[in-house]
Amino acid sequence: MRELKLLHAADLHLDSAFESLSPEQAAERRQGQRELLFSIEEIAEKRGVDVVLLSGDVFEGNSVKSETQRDIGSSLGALPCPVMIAPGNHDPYSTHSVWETLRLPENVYVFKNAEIKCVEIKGIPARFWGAGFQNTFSPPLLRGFSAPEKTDEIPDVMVIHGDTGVGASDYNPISRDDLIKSGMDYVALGHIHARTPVLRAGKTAYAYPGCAEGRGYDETGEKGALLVTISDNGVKAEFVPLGGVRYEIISVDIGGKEAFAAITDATSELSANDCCRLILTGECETPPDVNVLRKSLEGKFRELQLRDETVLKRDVWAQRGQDTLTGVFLDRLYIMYESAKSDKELEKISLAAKYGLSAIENGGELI
Ligand SMILES: [Mn+2]
Repeated sequence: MRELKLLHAADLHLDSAFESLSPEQAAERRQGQRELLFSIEEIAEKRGVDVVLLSGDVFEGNSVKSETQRDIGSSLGALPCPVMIAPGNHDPYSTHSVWETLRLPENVYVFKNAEIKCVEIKGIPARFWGAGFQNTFSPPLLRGFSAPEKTDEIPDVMVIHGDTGVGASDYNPISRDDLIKSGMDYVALGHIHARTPVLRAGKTAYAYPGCAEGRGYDETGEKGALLVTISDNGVKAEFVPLGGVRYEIISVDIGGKEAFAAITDATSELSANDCCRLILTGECETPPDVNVLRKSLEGKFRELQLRDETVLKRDVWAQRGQDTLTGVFLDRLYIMYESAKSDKELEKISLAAKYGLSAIENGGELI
């Protein structure tokens, strides 16, 4: 078998509304989404892929900006290889959909039908299969399908948008059995926005590259595409970042530390193009000055959300010597504290004092 190289991306959601942003900011994010197309082009060219596969939700909906139309032409259209697209739930195929109204470059092929179709490309020893959503919801498209006249020499690859999750789904549910029976060597999936490694169902390998760029804190982490190779050694995938905006939720324990330094340390992987939700935790002598921190972090991220979840450090021994239950409890513990032989023991006794105080004062609830 000749090695087959594929670049597999999905869920670009081009021309998203970005409703929570100002019109200017939203337009800037849409511009960033278009740049993902050029990243795909660059990687495909640099890595010499045979085919680019886009597994649906390429567009957020049917309203596509003229700039996007133009950039599809100058990115995907400039590729020396074919691009195969399977419409998803956000960009389903119909006669009045983007797939008919846009002028697509000649090397872009769209799987317009609900029935699984086979496409062969001159010079590429592989069979490409695919189907597209016809509506926002889709019945199972893969059920009962099995590639005819399968050989070991020619890999079978499918591009499709669908849901391999357990339970009922209105988005082209794909069962393990469907994948096993399909006879595919690789199924390039879209729909689930979190990336998976290469998974297996029988002899079929399949994967989700995840969305091409995060659009909120529910889509955290570095996003990108999968560079998939199919050879006699099987199916392998390498993650390739596409360089879009990244979202991260990061907890930083600033207890007993200089807050700015602790934050800088914990966010060293993020750039000024990224969005960061910082959750400050830990025990502090005085509450952190969130406004000052925010000011000193200005410009470090595209967006910063700062949440203060620190707790005030208290002197647990303050009520020692009092003629109360608390006083007596602390007096007894303090004798042990003073004769402790290691830091570990000291820490243990302090913790016991803290829990004990909470039990006495709040009925056991730690605050
Ligand atoms: Mn999607």
